[in-house]
Amino acid sequence: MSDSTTKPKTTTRPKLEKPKLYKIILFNDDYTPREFVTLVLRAVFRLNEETGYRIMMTAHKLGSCVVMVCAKDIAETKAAEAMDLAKEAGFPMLMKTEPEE
Ligand code: TYC
Repeated sequence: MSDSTTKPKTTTRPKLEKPKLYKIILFNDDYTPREFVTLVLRAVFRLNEETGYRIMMTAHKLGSCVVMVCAKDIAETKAAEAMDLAKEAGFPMLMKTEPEE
């Protein structure tokens, strides 16, 4: 039989801050070819042809488009990776990261 005087086990759970999520935003420009932007989106963000094209066209028409939302370090790495590819190819394609509200 269990001892009714036994104290219930308590565990202290430290309150962990929910890690902030970051948006990766793609900006339109007049010089980077559409095909190149779509290719980079596919290669760096593992998007399929249709999604890559849709995101590229949204940035092209509206000025910018959120590519993905993720942890800060991943967002910064991916944005840098994409812009490095553009720089190597001589295009000004711009991405920025910013915390989600
Ligand atoms: N506006 C570019 C063009 O007409 C294409 C483009 C789309 C560039 C999206 C950047 O984020 C971008 N060649």
